[in-house]
Amino acid sequence: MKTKFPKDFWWGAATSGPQSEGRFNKQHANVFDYWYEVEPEAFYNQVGPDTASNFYNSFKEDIRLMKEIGLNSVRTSIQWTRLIDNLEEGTLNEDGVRFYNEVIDEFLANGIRPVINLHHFDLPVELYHKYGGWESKHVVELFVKFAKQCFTLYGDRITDWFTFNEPMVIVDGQYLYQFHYPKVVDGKKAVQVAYNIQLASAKAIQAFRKINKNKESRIGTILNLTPSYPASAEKEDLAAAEFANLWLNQMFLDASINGAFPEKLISYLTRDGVIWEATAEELAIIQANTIDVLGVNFYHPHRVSRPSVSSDSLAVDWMPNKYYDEYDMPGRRMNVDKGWEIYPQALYDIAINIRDNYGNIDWFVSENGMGVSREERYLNKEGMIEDDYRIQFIQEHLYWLAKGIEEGSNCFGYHLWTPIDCWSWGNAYRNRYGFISTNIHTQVKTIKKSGYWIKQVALENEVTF
Ligand code: BGP
Repeated sequence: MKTKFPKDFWWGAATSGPQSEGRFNKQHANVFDYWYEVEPEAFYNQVGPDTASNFYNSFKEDIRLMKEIGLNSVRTSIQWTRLIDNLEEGTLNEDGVRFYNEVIDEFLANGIRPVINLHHFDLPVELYHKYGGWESKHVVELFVKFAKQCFTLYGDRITDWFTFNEPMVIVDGQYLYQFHYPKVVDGKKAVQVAYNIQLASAKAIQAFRKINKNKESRIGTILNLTPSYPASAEKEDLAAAEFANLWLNQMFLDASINGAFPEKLISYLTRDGVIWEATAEELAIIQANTIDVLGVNFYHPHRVSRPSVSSDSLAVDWMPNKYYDEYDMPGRRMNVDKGWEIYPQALYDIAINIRDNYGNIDWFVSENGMGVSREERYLNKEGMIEDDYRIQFIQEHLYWLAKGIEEGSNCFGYHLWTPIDCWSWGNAYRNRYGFISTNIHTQVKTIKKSGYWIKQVALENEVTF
């Protein structure tokens, strides 16, 4: 069976500055640069972000390869630490300005739409040490200064802007489950950080609307959506899934698209004494500066059941998962390398949810992908990785996405994580995701079978299932 996708569909892939560029401007460190400096053993095989996939030096060749596999759009991010010299004043680093100018021009010269995101987990570490990072509303103002510089410098060529990648992962990683520096465990701070990031996004959008002169341009945010399915139809499991969806998905979706946080979530957080500090003026900014376009990163769903321990006994430190447990649903398909469930149908559920509950806003799949370790197992005689498992993974997700589109959801694109194998926060180079492989010793890049497959898909704007 063949399915056509809508005209001008984005066939592309996503990466980020901190995971691809390498450390070129040593003046400021982001939280990952710093964490690697002080605790290299926290990283898989002690491989840190300093070389990444060498995009700073090899961007011309990398973009040529992206063109060769037919991608018509690619997302990357501008790094705050690389573009800005004086973080308080927001003054520019000339080499950073030049580099991003050249990257954007190179994408355009190769017929690839550059999609730019402004924050991909790369908070300047000084802002954490001085102010507590996203705990601070001063940092919100500094982020807006950085965002304004980006809009002014590159707004003549960039039409698709995104403020944040996966705010929920910042909250989870930095403030709850300790997988991002500074590895704090503090539920109340986590709630404030979620709010402050939403405020920063809205304020950046407000600034964009003042600065931007191009009528074609639009701005949005990128959310990792993890639909949370209840273990049973019993009311305790349904309540657990309701809270998980409120916290993990609806909090940022509602605030970004409808301009207000869900009332039900606010009452939980208020009752528990962890509600954020917000002013009426800030809430009005969030209300007035909703997004034009949504990016959805989808990797896996959550399977949720009632909490095993009574929530009252957890009263000392507030954690959102006091309201739900995650359980291993028998028979679920897993990507064992990454430990994530494979459930492509969730993409259909997301499409229908956006259609029915979020004004059918324009959206695209901004990340989806399959991390696989030791891919050299699949090298053929010609030296190409035969990643049929990745092709099948993408096909299955596109099948359900196409169904959502047929039923009226306004999805305009699909980006794989990632064009070229790049450095990963949690596992450095263990799990590979790209259409193109990277040899981390020689930095030689080679197109995988999936790269040739997506080329055909993009050319025909059609997928065979
Ligand atoms: C997403 C991030 C990406 C990327 C991806 C893969 O959450 O936006 O930056 O890293 O996950 O996950 P990982 O790198 O942990 O394997």
